[in-house]
Order: sequence, then C-alpha cells, then structure tokens
Amino acid sequence: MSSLGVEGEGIWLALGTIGMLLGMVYFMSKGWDVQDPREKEFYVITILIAGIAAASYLSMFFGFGLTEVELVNGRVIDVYWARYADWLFTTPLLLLDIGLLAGASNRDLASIITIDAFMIVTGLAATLMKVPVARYAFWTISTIAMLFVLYYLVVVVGEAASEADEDTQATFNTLRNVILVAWAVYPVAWLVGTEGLGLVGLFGETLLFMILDLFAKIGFGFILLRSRAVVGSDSAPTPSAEETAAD
Ligand code: RET
Repeated sequence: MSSLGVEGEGIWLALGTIGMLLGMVYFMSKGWDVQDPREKEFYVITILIAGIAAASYLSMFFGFGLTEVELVNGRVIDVYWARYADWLFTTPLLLLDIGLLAGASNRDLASIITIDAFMIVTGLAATLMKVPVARYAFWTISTIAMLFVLYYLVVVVGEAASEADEDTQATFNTLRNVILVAWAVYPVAWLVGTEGLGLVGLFGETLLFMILDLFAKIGFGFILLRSRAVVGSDSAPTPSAEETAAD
C-alpha cells in the first residue's frame, strides 16, 4: 500500500525540522561571540550537523526526500532516502567532533570516517535494493561496518582521549556512551521498520528515527558545547555574567 505522499508521519517530520532548527539556533546564539579557535571549531561542526539535519527533515516533510521501491515479491515500500544524504554528512561530522575532542590523529579520524561513510552507503544500498535477500545482505554488511566504527571509537579514539585532561576524558566518556547507545538502535529500527520486516509501520519508524536523530545530534551537541572540556579551552575568556547566570 503506497501512494507516495507524506501522510501521518508528516507530524514527526515537522517536529524533527523544528527540533533541529531550535538546536541550530541555540548553538548559534551560544557560540556567537566565541573567540577561541578550538572552541569555535566545535561550534561550526555542531551547528552544521543541526543545519544539515534541519534541511533534510524539511525536504522529507515536503515529500521531496521520499521515494518508492518495488520489491521483486510485489511489495512496494515508501523510503525516505533523504535520511541517508543527511547521515552521510552528519555522522562523519559527529565523529569529527568527538575525535577532535579526544585529540585523535588525522589518520585515525580519516579511518573511522571512511568506515562510517561505507556504513551509510551500504545502508542506502540495502534500502534501495529490490531483492529481499540482497537487502538483508547489505544490512548485514552495513551493521558490521557500524561495529567497526564503534570498536574504533572505543579503542583507538578512546586511547587518544585517555591522554587528555580530566574534563576532556569525562566529556569524551559521556559522548562515547551517547554514540554507543543511540547508533546501535538505528540498524534495529531499519530491521523492524518498513525497510525490513515491517513490524513497525512508517508512522512509528519515523517517530523513532526522529527521537534518535534529535538525541544523537542535538543532545550530543548540548553535552559537548556545555562541557568544561570545550568551554574551558586554554585561552577561553573569563565567563561573562550572562554565561554564569545561565549555568
Ligand atoms: C542503517 C541501515 C543498515 C544498517 C545500519 C544502519 C546504521 C545507521 C546509523 C545511523 C546513524 C545516524 C545518526 C544520525 C544523527 O542524527 C543505515 C540504518 C548499521 C548508525 C547518528
């Protein structure tokens, strides 16, 4: 059953758009007069993440990011491909955020980002394929890539972080746990959702992805940009009265 139009799930796409925009505006206002170059870098990356997601959600809300896939068994599914365009850019940026925080080498950053991009591209392949067994094969490949990303994050990036100061270590640990918990749910959502077994309909799946996306992007940004690891950068100016009041 499909009519290739945004239906009830549009409410979640609208909420997702608003959530991402609010997050972006909050980060922008908070980072407006940040001077420290390192701190600025975290702001730029995190604002970009929210901005890309807002654009992607808006496109899905208007039905632009939606397509139909006709499987060989006759089943027709509605697929929001715009998610993958979003994730292809935002997941590397999230890893860049946490990798720079940890002080990981450029080489390690390049490695983890490459595996991550592979994860998203194979996930998109799984989503667009017409033969069910091929879909599950690519889902498996993508999930294995995700396990590598998470392993790399914990072990390799974690090792870099263990040499950082206490504040940085604490923030790294929190953000790493956010990633471990949130990211691991995505392949499960795909599997139980319309792309996979269809146990959850498009309405429930869109809601689930919206919650995950807001947590993994805006929640992540909140924790990062409010942390002493970022705010307390070496050359950070003494906090203004306004900032002190906000804390
Ligand atoms: C797919 C489908 C195939 C299997 C796997 C997936 C993983 C997706 C992930 C997405 C993370 C998105 C984030 C967005 C930020 O808001 C592509 C769903 C493993 C991990 C963090």
